[in-house]
Amino acid sequence: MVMDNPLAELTGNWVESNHTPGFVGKNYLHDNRAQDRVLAARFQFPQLKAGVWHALMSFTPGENRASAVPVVIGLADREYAFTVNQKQPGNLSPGLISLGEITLPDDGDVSIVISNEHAKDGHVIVDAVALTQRNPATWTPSSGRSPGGGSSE
Ligand SMILES: [Ca+2]
Repeated sequence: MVMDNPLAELTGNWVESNHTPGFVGKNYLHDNRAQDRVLAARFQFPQLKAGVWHALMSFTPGENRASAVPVVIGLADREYAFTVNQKQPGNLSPGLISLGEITLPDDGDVSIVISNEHAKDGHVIVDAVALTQRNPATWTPSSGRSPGGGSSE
């Protein structure tokens, strides 16, 4: 299940951009290097089934990005905290990183919150997030990612 940035509940003044290609959907958000306040983008996944889920995040990496972007996945009774270096390409493809696995003990809501808290050395990017029960190594977000070279699609 992919959630693109228009579905995020935003705190603070995020800025829309389509400057760097490779994003999901029509655009992505950046924090405009806001140094003095916390910006957050919250994605709410309703009623996922119990089991193991793979968490993924799409972003547009670059040298002017932040090196330690906090990403917190919230379940009913626990949180999983991750830190993403957006200066570096993702581990699945340049713009896609597998954060890891989360275990949902019961059916329920899951939130993913990306913020700029303590991420002060560059832009924080919010493009899209996904939770999937498929193998992330074979998974790609479907909604509008630029096709790779040689693709017939
Ligand atoms: Ca997007």
